[in-house]
Amino acid sequence: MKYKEFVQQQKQKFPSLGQIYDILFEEKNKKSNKKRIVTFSHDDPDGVTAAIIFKRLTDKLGLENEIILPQKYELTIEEIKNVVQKYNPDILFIIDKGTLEKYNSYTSIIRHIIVIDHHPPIGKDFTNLIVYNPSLERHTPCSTSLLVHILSSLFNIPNTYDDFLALIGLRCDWAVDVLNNYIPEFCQPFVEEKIVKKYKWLLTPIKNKKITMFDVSQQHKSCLLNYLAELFFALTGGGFQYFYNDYDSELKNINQPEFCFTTFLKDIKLKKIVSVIQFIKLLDKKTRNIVKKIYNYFNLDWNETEQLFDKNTIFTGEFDGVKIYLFVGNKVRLMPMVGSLKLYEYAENKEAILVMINLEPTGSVHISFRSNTDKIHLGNLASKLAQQLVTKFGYGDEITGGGHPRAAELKTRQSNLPFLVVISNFFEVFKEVIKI
Ligand SMILES: [Mn+2]
Repeated sequence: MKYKEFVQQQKQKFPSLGQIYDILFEEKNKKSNKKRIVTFSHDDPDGVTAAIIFKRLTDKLGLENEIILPQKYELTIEEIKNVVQKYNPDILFIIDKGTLEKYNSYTSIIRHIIVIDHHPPIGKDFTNLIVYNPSLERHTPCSTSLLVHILSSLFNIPNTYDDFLALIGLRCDWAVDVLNNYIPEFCQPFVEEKIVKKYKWLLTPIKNKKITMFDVSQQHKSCLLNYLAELFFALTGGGFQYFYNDYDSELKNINQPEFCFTTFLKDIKLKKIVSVIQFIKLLDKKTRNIVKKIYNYFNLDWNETEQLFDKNTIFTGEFDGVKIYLFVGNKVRLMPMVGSLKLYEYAENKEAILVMINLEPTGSVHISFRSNTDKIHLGNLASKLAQQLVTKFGYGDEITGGGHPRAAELKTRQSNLPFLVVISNFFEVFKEVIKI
């Protein structure tokens, strides 16, 4: 199917998308008194690229649009109140920040709230909101960058640079892996027409070089797309707030997600390039130096964490044919990403689970679970642990756990639960699950 047809089909299938189009179309045609927009977006690469594509759209439509990239994923009612007081917007967009039932009540602060998102919804009642989310009915792998690209395409606005941005969002959210031919149905019209044909040089296999966090499924080749996705991860902080302000005086005052947003807002003349360095050279000199610094610090962190894993990961034994590895760290950066690669290395083609426990700089405990087998559902394990902690100690808003069968996270955030309390409860739950 042609991408253009797919876009029109989306408008038919999701009346909310048509509604959003109509609202923006009406504003575009006004001579004066155009409505003011404020947009909250996620501070990860998908959220930032989606925000850029959206800002480029509203700029072309002549609409004011203030972009805000908060560090916390879920928006609180206080944040909404503050923004309404500061900017007095007519419409609030919440993009790539979840489809949450609690947003429904925020319409008491501002009447018009539009959600564009791809995450599975939490809750059922969204009646006060306009929601464009293909995952509302059933889980649909895609990214918010693509959803905003679809909206923008209804106005015929995206150029090849917008295509590139949408692809970065898709790749960084693990929605597509073009190098290994993983392209979910929803993303096919876009990827096949706009990427595979026009950006071949991004997808040329690179062998015998560093592999990235995006090459977990096979570990012997990468491509420039994956390198650039990693660069965007480093620049934004990846949604994990891996910031480099205290690494270097020149980075002291850089707000990384905002810096990434501003750097890539205007068209960059993308031509056939072969390396990240060549890509960085396309930027102006001042920006280039900051980008280079952040990328270098990211790589230094990566190498350091890799060494920590190799030194400190413990093989704890084999249970029911599954090898179980344990890593415990103190303020270890990039732990889940490095761990995902290390699991495959340690497993040596056998079934394995890697449990990574980190004491974060804030005092919060973060446990990451990764496996290459479906024998134990890690998402269920993490949510079981979270439930046990919440039942015993409260902090239902702070302690969260869950995820997929092969990748899951538990975080204690501001609950101030001591490390020992968290790990002893973890071992209690884990013991039951693996039946020892
Ligand atoms: Mn996303």
